[in-house]
Amino acid sequence: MTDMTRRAFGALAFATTAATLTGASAFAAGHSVEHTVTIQGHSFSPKNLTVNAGDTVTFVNQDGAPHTATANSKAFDTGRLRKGSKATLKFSTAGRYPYFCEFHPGMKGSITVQG
Ligand SMILES: [Cu+2]
Repeated sequence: MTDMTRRAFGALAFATTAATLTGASAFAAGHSVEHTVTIQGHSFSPKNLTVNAGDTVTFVNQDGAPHTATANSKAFDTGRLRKGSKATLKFSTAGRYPYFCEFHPGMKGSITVQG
């Protein structure tokens, strides 16, 4: 789920109570949590993040320099993120996913997915 859809949904929820209830129950049924990793000062924060399978992680680049979050295994890749850009990835398979920035290989982090 992107921030854009969240904002759109929020606007709808204010419009009618029915939309709020429907959305809330649908969200709760999935038990999925949205996490955020901020990229700032050429580092990922939090550097190491543990999530549950089915959760999403949004990588947000706050730096002037472009960055990526690219799994060592290539299991995921945000692609090039410009300043202010973000990418949301869903993690469905348990495991540990070390990742790095393609432009700055010294930038490293990891996502651990619990099944
Ligand atoms: Cu980088």
